[in-house]
Amino acid sequence: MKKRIALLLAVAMVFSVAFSNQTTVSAKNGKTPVSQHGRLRVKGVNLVDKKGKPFQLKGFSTHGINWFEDYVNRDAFHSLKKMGINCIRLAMYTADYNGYCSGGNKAHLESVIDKGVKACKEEGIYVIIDWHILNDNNPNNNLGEAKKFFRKMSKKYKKYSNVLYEICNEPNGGTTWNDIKKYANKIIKVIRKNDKKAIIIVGTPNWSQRIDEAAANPIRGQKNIMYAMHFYAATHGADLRNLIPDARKKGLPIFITESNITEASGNGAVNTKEGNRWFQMIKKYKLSCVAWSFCNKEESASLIKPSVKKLKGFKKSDLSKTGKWYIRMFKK
Ligand code: IDC
Repeated sequence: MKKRIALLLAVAMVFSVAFSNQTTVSAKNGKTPVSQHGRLRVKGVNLVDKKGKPFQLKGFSTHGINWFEDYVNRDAFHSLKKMGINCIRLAMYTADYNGYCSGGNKAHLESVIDKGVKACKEEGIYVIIDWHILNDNNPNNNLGEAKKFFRKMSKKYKKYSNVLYEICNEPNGGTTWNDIKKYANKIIKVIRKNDKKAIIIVGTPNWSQRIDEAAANPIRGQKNIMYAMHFYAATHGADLRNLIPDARKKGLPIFITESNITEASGNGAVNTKEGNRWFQMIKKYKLSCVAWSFCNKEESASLIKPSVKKLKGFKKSDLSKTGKWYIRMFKK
């Protein structure tokens, strides 16, 4: 009997040593995207890594953390990283439900961002803090709040090499590039007071589509600025996509901070054919691209199946059709 127990113990020890070895080995070899690529910057029209090589961020955006904060946790991000994601976008609505500027609990929303930023840091992946304007149309409508917010964020995270700022999700409702530019110049100044280097992504007119207007009159005298383009492939095709080569020729660094292959509503049919065309361009120019959205809401843009209720430990089988599609495309 004693022998048996000893044998069992020995077997258990071998197993535990093997497993702990595995974890230490993977932690040692465990180069992370951030440890390998370091602080990112903009060189010409490209996002490049610490070695100056073009580098692509491949990300999932949260849905609004105002609704779906429970997906913001390290374990969940770890499981996405294992599937090839190297960037998380933390979308914080400013004026919709529980919006930061429309009655939401500011301290709480900031704590969710903090949890998300720290989780990304620990995982060694990049994180975009997204000031998710939508119903508020024009970012100048909440300029004071935005200044305070970005002052706070850039002070808190100035030492983090993995944080990017997206300062206005999708200007719309007739907001002009001039309006956005005025806003951007003010917010960039606020961020640069604390952080000279972080990448700052600026939204463009008409739901972050009119990169041509930004290319015609870009922000001057600033480094590490990029411009957002968003697409939903069942609604947006060649007309929008073809703005990219021309804008790049004019010198505009473009970042696709939000996208899906659904309709622009975030729901309805998916169009993989058009999605493939988008990805041809993404690949050609090594564009960074983020998919909307990491949650299980009953709509086709959700990257998790509605039937999946867990909030961490995701496997490929938990992903929706659109979620699986993105993981496949990101690997190509
Ligand atoms: C959508 C969400 C949906 C939510 C709606 C309003 O998918 O669940 O009810 O916002 O808050 C965007 C926006 C993004 C939209 C998404 C899909 O940035 O907030 O999310 N979309 O409509 N631009 C184009 C599409």
